[in-house]
Amino acid sequence: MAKITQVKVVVTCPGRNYVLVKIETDDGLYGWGDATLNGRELAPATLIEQHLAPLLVGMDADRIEDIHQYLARGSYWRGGPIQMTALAGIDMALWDIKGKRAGLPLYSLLGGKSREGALAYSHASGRDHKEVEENVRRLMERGFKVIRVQVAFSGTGLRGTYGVGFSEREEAERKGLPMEEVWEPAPYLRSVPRLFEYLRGVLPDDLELFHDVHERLTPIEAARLAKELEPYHLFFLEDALRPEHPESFRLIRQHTTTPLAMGELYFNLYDCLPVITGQLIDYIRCDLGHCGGISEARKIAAIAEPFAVKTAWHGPGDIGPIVHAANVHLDYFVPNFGVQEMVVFDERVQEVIPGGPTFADGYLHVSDAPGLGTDVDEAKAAHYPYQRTFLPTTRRLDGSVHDW
Ligand code: EZ4
Ligand code: CO
Repeated sequence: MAKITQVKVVVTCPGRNYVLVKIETDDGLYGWGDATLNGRELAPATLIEQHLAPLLVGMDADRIEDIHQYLARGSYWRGGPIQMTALAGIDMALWDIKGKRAGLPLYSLLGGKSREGALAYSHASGRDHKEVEENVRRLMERGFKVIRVQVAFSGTGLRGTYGVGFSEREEAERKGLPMEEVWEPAPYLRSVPRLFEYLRGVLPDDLELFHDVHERLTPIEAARLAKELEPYHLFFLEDALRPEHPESFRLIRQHTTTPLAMGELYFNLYDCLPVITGQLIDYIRCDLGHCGGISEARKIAAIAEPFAVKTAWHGPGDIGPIVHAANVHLDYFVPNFGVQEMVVFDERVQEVIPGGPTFADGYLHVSDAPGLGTDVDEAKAAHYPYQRTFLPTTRRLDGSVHDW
């Protein structure tokens, strides 16, 4: 028994906002979790502070699954990004404490190492083919064996597309408000196969490449894109459809052998079930920081295993080093691990949240420190107060809203 004595939320902005959850126990231990929800940070922070912390104080920190069930099901209001992000932050902090009590790293508590490192990927983008190629080559020099590629539609007059940054002038114009992309399916659908045709002509065959659609296509558009990309042997096509369309992955499957990945907008095990049990995807890529944490993700991985679906946990910069560490602990253990998305954090982030995974020669590693191996420097976090920011948003040429 280790009674929870305090639950504290720290919101900090060392370059971007992070919501960090500290749980302390009466045996003098503490654990840290991450409950960051990009562009909506204060919602999970308030949920934890105002509604969940009072429930947790006095509970036994060792009973992680019971606490998880209590918060996920016992509250009646279930699921969704805000609640499952708050729960993820709490869940990670509890696993961190359990590891510290046992004197074991998280991967050991989960069942031990199945591999020596987690195959990792990073992103290359550019305004044209040449710029994407140059950025891919930079990543190859750093050891990456798998790389995600995104390109702007140069010459179309359309502004911005997912994964390719805005100009400084455009950012200055929108200061304090969401950046707005103007996006159309037709030029997008033409541009992606052309990018892969170009890259496959100039890059080595053993380099794995893939692309993130970011849930923007209709089922038939996605089927066309996946089919046209088939000759380029993508590692996978990421998030081709909106999360509301799980059954539509069947349409894509009927037309192509391009491997499919989906999941950063799934918020619990139940959201993942249709695409896993129907073998409609090849990689499940939930966000550990948004789907209820380690407890939920290890079940998702276990259910995926017999359906030949591998894991590819979401790993962008808008979730902090604590989630990235949790990712890699699971990656070490999960038998059906596929690949791990990663970013290199700003130095300020690494100072505020030390102990995140390290990258070497294409693979990510975590230390053998007890728990997640991450920590938070609260004094340094206090130097970087919260700053309201938004995700970008997208409209079509006619002004109507499209999925970002
Ligand atoms: O847009 O995490 O694969 N990565 C992604 C991310 C998401 C952001 C949203 O906050 O799609 O960059
Ligand atoms: Co994505």
